[in-house]
Amino acid sequence: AKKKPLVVVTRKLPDAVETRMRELFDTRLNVDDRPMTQAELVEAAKTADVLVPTITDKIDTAVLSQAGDKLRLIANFGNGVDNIDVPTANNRGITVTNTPGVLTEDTADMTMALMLAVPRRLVDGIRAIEQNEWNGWSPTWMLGRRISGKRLGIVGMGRIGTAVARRAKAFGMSIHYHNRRRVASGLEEELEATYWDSLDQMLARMDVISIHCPRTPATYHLLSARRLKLMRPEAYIVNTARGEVLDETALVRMLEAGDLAGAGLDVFEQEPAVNPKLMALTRTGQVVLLPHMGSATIEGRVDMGEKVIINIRTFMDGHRPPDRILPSML
Ligand code: 8YV
Repeated sequence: AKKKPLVVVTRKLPDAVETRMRELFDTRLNVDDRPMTQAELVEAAKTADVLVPTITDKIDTAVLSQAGDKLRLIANFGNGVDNIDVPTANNRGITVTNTPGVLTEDTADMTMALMLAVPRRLVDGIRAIEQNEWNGWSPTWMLGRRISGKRLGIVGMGRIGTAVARRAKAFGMSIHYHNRRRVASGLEEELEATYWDSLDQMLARMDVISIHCPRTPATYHLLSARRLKLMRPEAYIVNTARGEVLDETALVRMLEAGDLAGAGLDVFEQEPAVNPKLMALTRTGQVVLLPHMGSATIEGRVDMGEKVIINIRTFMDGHRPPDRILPSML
């Protein structure tokens, strides 16, 4: 029998996934549920045939330069691969895979939750009940803003952006998008979507902006201070992609000045630290903040684990894994 590959998993995964991995591979699991230190990551990279990291593991040049010759595959448990220096890995002959497709619907659902929560003051309302501040119905109390009939601008029309567009259309919003390429005409027709070649022009016209592009060198602070200023003061912004796509400091300044109506954020520039000024804005009801929960469902995590397993098995059988990251994707 072939020797089983040594697969090092950096974090605790759902039991069903861990059990299956133990059956298939010589699996080394992280028993404590905490991020690995850099020293532990280096140790893992030195010994493993396959490394399974998550967003909390930075697989940078420092780690990769100390990786052992055996390390041939990094099968990321996650869609975004911004935690991994993919070009350096590839230059060292290491293949990188991710887990696309299985967290699309969950992330789109959470995006809608934020898109409703901020304008409709969901958290304000919950807080009022919990703090016993409800003195009875009033025609002018707890008024938010309507989202139906409003324009939604999607930045990044991939799987998740498209899933958000479908939901938002059903909520009566009109769909606009900016993307590197135009999507297929059939999809544009289905969504009655308008393509904006210019992100700047789209930003200036939208009521809600939702971010769904990957974090790559090209998208770092794509929503820069200059671009955020193009948005209408009545507009909202939602981010369930990556914190670094948005200039958070500039966003805070605009919210404080009343130059933007509100923000729903599931991701931050320095996770798990949250900018205290952003935290302070939760009290004004202008922002709703979530701790990176976009894909956090039991089903999603199990599906992600299965994707990781398929990628490892295919690779070990000498074939190209289905979710290999290509340089053109970065
Ligand atoms: C994960 C995510 O929680 O897949 C992604 O890109 O942001 C989340 O779904 C995380 O990446 C796990 O590594």
